Amino acid sequence: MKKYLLHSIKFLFVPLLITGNASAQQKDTTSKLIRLNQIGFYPGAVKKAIVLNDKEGDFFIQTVQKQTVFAGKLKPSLKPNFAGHIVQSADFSAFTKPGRYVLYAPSVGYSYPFEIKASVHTPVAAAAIKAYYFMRSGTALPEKYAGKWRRVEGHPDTVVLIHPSAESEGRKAGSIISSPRGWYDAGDYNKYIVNSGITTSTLLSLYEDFPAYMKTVRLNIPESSKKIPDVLDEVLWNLRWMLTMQDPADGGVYHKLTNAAFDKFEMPDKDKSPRYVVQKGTAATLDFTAVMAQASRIFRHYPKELPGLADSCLNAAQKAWEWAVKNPQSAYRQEEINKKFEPKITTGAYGDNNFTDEFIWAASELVATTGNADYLKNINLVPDNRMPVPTWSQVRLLGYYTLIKNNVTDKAVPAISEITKNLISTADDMISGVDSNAYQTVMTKSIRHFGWGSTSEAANEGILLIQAYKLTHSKKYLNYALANLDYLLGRNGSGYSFVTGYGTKTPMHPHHRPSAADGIVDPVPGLLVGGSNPGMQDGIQVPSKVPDEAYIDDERAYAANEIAINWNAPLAYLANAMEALQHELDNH
Ligand SMILES: [Ca+2]
Ligand SMILES: [Ca+2]
Repeated sequence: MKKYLLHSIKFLFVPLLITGNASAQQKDTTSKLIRLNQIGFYPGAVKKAIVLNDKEGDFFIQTVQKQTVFAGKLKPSLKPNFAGHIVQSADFSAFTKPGRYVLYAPSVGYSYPFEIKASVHTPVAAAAIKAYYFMRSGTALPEKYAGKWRRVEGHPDTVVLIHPSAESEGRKAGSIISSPRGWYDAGDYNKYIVNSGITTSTLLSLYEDFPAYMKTVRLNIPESSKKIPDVLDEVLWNLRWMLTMQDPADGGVYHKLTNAAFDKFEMPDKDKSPRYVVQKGTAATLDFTAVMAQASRIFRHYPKELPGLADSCLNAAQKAWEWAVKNPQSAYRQEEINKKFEPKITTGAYGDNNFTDEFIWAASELVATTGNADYLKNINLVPDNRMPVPTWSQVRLLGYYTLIKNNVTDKAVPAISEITKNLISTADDMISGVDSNAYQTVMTKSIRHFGWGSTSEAANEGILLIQAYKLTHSKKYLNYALANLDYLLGRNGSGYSFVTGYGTKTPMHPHHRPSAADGIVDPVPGLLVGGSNPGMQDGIQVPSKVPDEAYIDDERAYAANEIAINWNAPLAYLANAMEALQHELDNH
């Protein structure tokens, strides 16, 4: 509290001293103690800011020329924040006039500027997908598409070695396959099927759930002129790589394509070390099954533009499924592999020992695509009533979402009514009591949400709430999904908008090799960093161990400041879904 008081005194007198130009005013008077979506708000939607102060009083919405256009009263939070302090909320939902504004609270000063307008998240929503273009392996990024982040080609992956752990009769250790394209996984330059699975599916679902809106989203990528939506073009870059990761002899799928060890912080073209595919596994093979089945369903609508692709995807899915049914417990255990084989592989393991959820997801996608419910015959579709927010190792809900949105009947799948009921009651539990927590978001309800990649938890919670909205048309779910987007864009304990390049205070030093090595000050834009995580698995001290404040913008801090394709995808979904649904959010 002492810290807050000092700031209060400092800022109390500043407004009286303003005489200089607008930008100097902004610089001098911006308060770190006002937390809000740094991009802005839809005109008719809920609009809230959080002021880190125990003083009640008035707040004002002002134009950037400091003309007051709205006044309201700060309201103390019912519960303290995780640091133990009561904070104030400023609700200006009643102010709906489009424009560019700041929020002014006399006890702390001015907020960052923000906009009120229709389509306010369009740029950040598109950037969250364009980020995948910047993550492309095996192609140069020319200035025309990449701007100042242009770079030459890295990792063509046309010469990839079969690692001894992946040896099969037709593919001896050391033999060569070609496995080009795909997205780099995260801050590193490797390509992992498990993490590609949830990522690619989340982007496909964004298109599947909001096709009309997604057809309008332009990304300025090399394929943009063609006749399929840009988001699907970008997905194809990874999907075509994933197809190469299946052993055509038996249908099994290699766990990852990787260097033996992580690269230095260098540009992609500088890495010339050998690339390997490693052991096939049940998780990779089932995630591949699910993605290919879903892709087949979607690309079936583009027979002229992509002849044969839907059939190829479905064939690949069915072959992979057969492999997984024969090999239901083939875990990828990197430490055990390293005891037996050379070279030792020390890149991300993405190890998982429980495939109950992967079987549910893969079978559900096959049922939705083929109409044949037999795929679920030997699957325990509802092992318990939990509805775990999806992560790369827990994908059960991806299957549930698919069964629900494809209108699978309870005649075909008797559990569907129960699943639908559980999903809605989970959404109800999520939003219950949210307004009493300090930041008034689902994300800030519990310290348990603040693990590694916590921003993706916030985004995936938002996706669950959107599914509940689609089922019920009850706007309360959308309001709280939007509040989690507000969380990601600045209404949070760290004070950052967690998306590079979008907001006033954003990460400048993400754990991302190209951003670190390219000699450009600004990081590659549109990337969602992992966010607050008191775990410090990287050994880098965060400024505060309070769970929602445990963030540091430090290149070395991979536990708080790495970027990853599986975190960007739910951001892309949430932000674009909000754009597609904004009319429902406006009160009129
Ligand atoms: Ca699992
Ligand atoms: Ca840079």
